[in-house]
Amino acid sequence: MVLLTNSLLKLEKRARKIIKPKKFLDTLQITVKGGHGGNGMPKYGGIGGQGGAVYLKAVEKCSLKELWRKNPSKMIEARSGEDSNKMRLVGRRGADQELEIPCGVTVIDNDTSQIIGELNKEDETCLVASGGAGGCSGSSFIGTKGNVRNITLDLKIIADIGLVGFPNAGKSTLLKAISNARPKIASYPFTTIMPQIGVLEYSDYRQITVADLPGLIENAHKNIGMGHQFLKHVERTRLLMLIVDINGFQLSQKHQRRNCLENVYSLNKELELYDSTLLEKPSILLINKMDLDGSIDKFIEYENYFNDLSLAVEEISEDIRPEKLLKFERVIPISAKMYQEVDKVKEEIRDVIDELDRRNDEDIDSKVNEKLRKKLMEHGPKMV
Ligand SMILES: Nc1nc2c(ncn2[C@@H]2O[C@H](COP(=O)(O)OP(=O)(O)OP(=O)(O)O)[C@@H](O)[C@H]2O)c(=O)[nH]1
Ligand SMILES: [Mg+2]
Repeated sequence: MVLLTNSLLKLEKRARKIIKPKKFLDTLQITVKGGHGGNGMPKYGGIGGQGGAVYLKAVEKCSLKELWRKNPSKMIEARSGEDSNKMRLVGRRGADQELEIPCGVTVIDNDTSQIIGELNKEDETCLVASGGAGGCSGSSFIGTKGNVRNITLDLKIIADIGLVGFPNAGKSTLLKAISNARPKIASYPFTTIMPQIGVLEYSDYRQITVADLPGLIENAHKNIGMGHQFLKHVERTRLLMLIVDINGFQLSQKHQRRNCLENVYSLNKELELYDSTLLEKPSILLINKMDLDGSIDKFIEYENYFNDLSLAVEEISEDIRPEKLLKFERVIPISAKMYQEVDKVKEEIRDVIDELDRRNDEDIDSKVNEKLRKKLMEHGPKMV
């Protein structure tokens, strides 16, 4: 009897584990269905009301997990249109369904794999299923079905900076040192299992957001480890911050030990294989754990190569050799744990981001000027 109860308890525990939603959800599939059109009234030529539509609306304080919790069936349906009747010949339109989703979501149609929309800013909306037309003489007064779509909501974090590194490099330790975030830190790999955002605050109230991502591993682009699925989150960041351990990294006895320079090339290669356009983003390289013995000598040995990766690329083993190389805006040796040079990191981040803002403004200015010039050419007086 005791044995039976124990095994039943175990089974229940396992079942609970299976249906328990993940702590962090960055993708969710749902079905959306527009309302059915109301029926018309042949006797009086009455027209049925149109079915309601399903809209998505971006809201800042919202998560996919919450959305799932509120809609466990994952079926979102708008109301049907009203049938035409003697009192109301033109039936009322069915109520729309507005679904709140987090900002930073790409909406994909599962059947066609096409992107239906991207909702990045608060209050942006997107129509995902329209309602069916109300019945009228052309349709024998029978209302039509609403649009049904299976869609995927794919969330990509929107942060200014993405922290990229192998496990144990000290990403979370750095985030804790420079921001308000309190991530979990431990001496084993893959401590961070979900992205976390920290906010850097400056004395002029400027805020810059940093996303701490789970550690990458070699061949992450082949979907090995967890890093790959999180690499999508750097797509929307403005600045990449690579971080390596000055003493190199070895995932396990089965894996090859790589020194810190090899790790930089390897990270470069993983980014390239995931999406080479990521390499066009500006980047900063942080060399961490400089408090450990012998670190300064190692840093001096590699410094020139960090600043110009083309110098040693030929000597790097082919499996981690990238084709397109990163060019770092800054290379900063730090000790995240001992808070050495972390203020400098914060300042340099600000510097680079301000510079990016300036370049962006100049870009916009020159585009506006160019447009004005073209307009003048079109409508201004012609010199003959
Ligand atoms: N000596 C020294 N140890 C550090 C430093 N920074 C981090 N560590 C240690 O390195 C280990 C890993 O740190 P984490 O911040 O968890 O590393 P991570 O890159 O976030 O690792 P994952 O989340 O597993 O990818 C911890 O034991 C930290 O205390 C440093 O500057 N010096
Ligand atoms: Mg971590």
